Amino acid sequence: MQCHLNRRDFVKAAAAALTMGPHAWSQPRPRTGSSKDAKELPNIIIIYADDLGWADLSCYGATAVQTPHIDQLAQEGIRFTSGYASAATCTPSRYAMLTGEYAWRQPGKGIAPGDSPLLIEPGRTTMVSILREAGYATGMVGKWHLGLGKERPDWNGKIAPGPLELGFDSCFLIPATGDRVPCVFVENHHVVGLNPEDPIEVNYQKRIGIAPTGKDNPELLKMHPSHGHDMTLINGISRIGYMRGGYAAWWTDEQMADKLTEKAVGFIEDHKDELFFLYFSLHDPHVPRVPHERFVGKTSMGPRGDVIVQIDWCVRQITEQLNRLGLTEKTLVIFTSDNGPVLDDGYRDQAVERVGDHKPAGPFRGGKYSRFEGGTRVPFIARWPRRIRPAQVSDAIISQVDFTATFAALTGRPLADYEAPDSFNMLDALLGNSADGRDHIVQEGIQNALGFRLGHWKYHEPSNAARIAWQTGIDTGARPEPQLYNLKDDPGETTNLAQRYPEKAEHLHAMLQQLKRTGRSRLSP
Ligand code: NG6
Ligand code: CA
Repeated sequence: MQCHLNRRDFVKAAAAALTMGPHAWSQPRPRTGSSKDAKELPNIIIIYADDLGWADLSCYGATAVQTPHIDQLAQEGIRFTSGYASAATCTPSRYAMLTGEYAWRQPGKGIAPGDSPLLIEPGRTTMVSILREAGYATGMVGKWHLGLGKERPDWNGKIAPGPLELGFDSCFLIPATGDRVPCVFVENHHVVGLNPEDPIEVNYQKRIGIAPTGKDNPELLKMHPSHGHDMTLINGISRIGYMRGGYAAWWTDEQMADKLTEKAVGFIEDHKDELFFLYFSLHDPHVPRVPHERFVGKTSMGPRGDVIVQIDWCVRQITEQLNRLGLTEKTLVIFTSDNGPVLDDGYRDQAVERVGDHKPAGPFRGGKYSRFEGGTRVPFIARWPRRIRPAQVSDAIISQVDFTATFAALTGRPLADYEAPDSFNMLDALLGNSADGRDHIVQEGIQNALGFRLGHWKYHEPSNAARIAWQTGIDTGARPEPQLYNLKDDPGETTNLAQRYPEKAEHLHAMLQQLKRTGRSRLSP
């Protein structure tokens, strides 16, 4: 393993970290196409679901919902049982995936408000800058949620910096989440379809304008909030935050999956003759869950089940487009999710009432917001017919934070110590050439409460963070005392062994503290 932790390495790492300057505000590096075997490189598509649980797909055991096209990806490639998002919420998971650095290392990388500035410094090495340098055409479609603009986004002008300043050639995005204002799409640097005579104003502190709110006008709602989400009403659904103006640009939730998929399929078409990377970030099954009418009633679980069927449809459009263009063999498709599942996340959409026997996190405890396994262990599937043998199931521990180093290895780009500091080259595990993945991984719950997995042992730091996340009923795993679980015998983290094996708990605790202190987990050999 490349990630052994010993004192000498940590001292070296700490010294190197001291010499690192702050990341400069500069333009992404130009595309050079310098990698050696460009012909051997695959196109890469990451399909990223939002709040989809480990067991929300039929290939991970779900029976109340069928996802045949995602199952087919797994059948034609490799399915991981220990695939991880870095955090149990969206923004820190995405931050870590793009930068290769755990988000808890930096302040202010928790769930971003809808008017947050860009949370990643332009000019910094990211998973996308690496691919761009290697000659890839790079595109982003869908949910962003990493902030936009230098201080805040200028919704009526040029919205920058954003994905384009991080190395994407193009983007078509939901700025934050479907439940946050402004409810408009941004294409490259501008709001799509904005009428300049009806400018957008956004306020997260106080009500602005005369637009109805969910709180004052519940009779206008087609979906009622259960907690929060009672501010400006857009398309019959009240959101987090207040906005006015921009009416012509407001999205229609029912058409969101179609719109994003059309853009993703279009990106593939436009770049079919060159090497491309597409980050396709779905909105589903995040709240508000509003399937297109052709998916309504497709499951017994109500909107949450129906939008999972909608996800499967989106994936099918991508795989069919690859087939149509003859690109299937030479394209690496990765399907995963930004964090674990949640049922009631703020709207009364029957997710709780109609879940039946379905267990969105499978055998794991907790879900979104939690540092129990259900928070970060997610579906993780990779298909690349040219290099990955079909029908593999791997128990290797692999994380989205590894994409940067893995893509760097794929393209032959060495990484300096300070670049992507928590990212490991997992190419062998990803391709199914090795059953070994990481030996350890840090899992971030809300309020920076950390879990730490080493092999089959799982440690939770003592934490005073909230035990239950808002009104979701989800146990965040936060406890004032240390917890230790043996995931092999107890995947559901029910029996705390910290008192029975104090040395083991202390060992994991010490490793986690070292990882925190050194500022990085990938150490020089
Ligand atoms: C929470 C919201 C939740 C969701 C989440 C972000 C409330 C009470 N809850 O603050 O509905 O929007 O943020 O989800 O407002 S994430 O998947 O983007 O991280
Ligand atoms: Ca999410």
